[in-house]
Amino acid sequence: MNNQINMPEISEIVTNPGNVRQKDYKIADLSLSSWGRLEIEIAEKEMPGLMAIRQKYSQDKPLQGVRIMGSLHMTVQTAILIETLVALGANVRWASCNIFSTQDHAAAAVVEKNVPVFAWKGETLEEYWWCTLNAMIWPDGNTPQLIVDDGGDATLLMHKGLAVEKDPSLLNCPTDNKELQVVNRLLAKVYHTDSSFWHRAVEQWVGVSEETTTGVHRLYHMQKDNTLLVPAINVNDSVTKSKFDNIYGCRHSLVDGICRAMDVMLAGKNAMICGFGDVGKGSAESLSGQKCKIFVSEIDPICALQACMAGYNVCTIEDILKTADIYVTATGNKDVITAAHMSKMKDQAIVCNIGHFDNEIQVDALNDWPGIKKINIKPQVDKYIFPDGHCIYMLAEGRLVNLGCATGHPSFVMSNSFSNQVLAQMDLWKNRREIGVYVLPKELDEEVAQLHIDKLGAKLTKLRPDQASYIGVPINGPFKPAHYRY
Ligand code: NAD
Ligand code: RBV
Repeated sequence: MNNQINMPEISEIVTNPGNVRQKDYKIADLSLSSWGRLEIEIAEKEMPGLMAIRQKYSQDKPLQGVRIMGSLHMTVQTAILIETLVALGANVRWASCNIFSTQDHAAAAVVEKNVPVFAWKGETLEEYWWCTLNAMIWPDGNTPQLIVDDGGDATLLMHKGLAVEKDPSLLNCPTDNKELQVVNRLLAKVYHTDSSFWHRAVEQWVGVSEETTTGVHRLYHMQKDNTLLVPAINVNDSVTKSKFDNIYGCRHSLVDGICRAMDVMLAGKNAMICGFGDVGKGSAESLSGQKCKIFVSEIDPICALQACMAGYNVCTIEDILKTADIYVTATGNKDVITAAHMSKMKDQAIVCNIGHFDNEIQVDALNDWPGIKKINIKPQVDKYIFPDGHCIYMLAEGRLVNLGCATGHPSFVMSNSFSNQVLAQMDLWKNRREIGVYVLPKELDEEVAQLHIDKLGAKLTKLRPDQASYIGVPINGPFKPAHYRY
């Protein structure tokens, strides 16, 4: 990463944000902005939902002056989300939600339009959390009113920051978790500079919309523990998000990531997918489309049965270690592929994760494996040679491979996800709900789908009044009851 731009100390940013930051952004290279803009222009045509929302609300500006901070992969698609929020009047700042997922040309194009972005491809963990904090502090010292979160890291900083101010001894709790150590160090610096920073930040905070399954799990945990501080909208469980992005997005971008990383023939290979939820289903289809033989591991008998019905083999990871060529974790769970598993894998196995966090594969334990040799082949592709001579390839250091080794989901599917994000942000600002976790109403879900079908030349059948009363639904929708699963 270029470090020509200074990275001011956290204490300086907290006390004097308007003056210490030489420039109110930090990205890899601003000169990439015209390339980024050209790709954004291609993507705009592929994001009809987002562009229609922009057009519908850009006169009224329902988010006029609202301070929105985003922690979500800084890609071309996200650039269009950001610029839609700006078109609706918002005052936006952004960081990525993963150290490898930024597209530097997209970040440059956004900065060129005067939106502060703190993100570049290949951050260290310290840089990542520094970026998240910077995206949260406006030059006048104010903090966000709304957050767009993906995985819950911005939400975590707010909650943990406040908890530390209430009980500073939390900073001394020992932890082996390297990322938590980084977060604790950052929070200690903020606390020792300004011991009421997070109290004031939480007072300004109105709500959060959460993009992904893992972030949503965190929100429901906090709701259950009565620790959630603001109303939250679960964007992931809009049907037009999880049943599209998580499935069809991964169907597209998993193979993209593996091919860009390894450039290897996939047909005929044995591929193990751990987890057969939405992402697992898309991942299995992705590799099966390339004619891999698919094996699935699951803990849930319903999902295991679904995998059987799709024609896949269901087995445990231990059953397949000697035969699988490719492993993909898609569980949102931890320690799914252990270092011990990798020590027994077939020579030249490719190991990657498409779940949100990097704890699905034991990469730290792999690095610490006695006698292991690590060779970096290129950014985000590492070869590990075990003492017995067999090797494995680890993609994106166990971080989500579609964003680490490729560019994430394509624009069309992200238009669905991000249309829900914008509707959620408008809802949070307008409706001032009680603290809790909500999903958007089905009418809006159907509206998001409606905004996308024309682009594909699809023509809907109009329900007749007699048919509507026969099946018991309103003539203009919603066409399904809340419990329908799609
Ligand atoms: P999900 O809950 O629908 O599916 C996860 C599945 O994993 C479940 O069926 C569960 O039973 C299974 N599982 C849990 N522990 C397991 C274990 N030890 N072994 C085998 N199976 C196990 O969740 P999802 O929506 O599919 O999301 C999965 C992960 O992917 C989450 O972290 C989510 O945030 C992330 N995600 C990533 C992308 C991307 O672009 N990379 C896109 C969407 C979601
Ligand atoms: N995701 N974003 C992209 N191209 O910007 N690709 C995937 C992109 C999101 C997706 O919505 C998923 O829920 C989340 O990344 C996981 O972090």
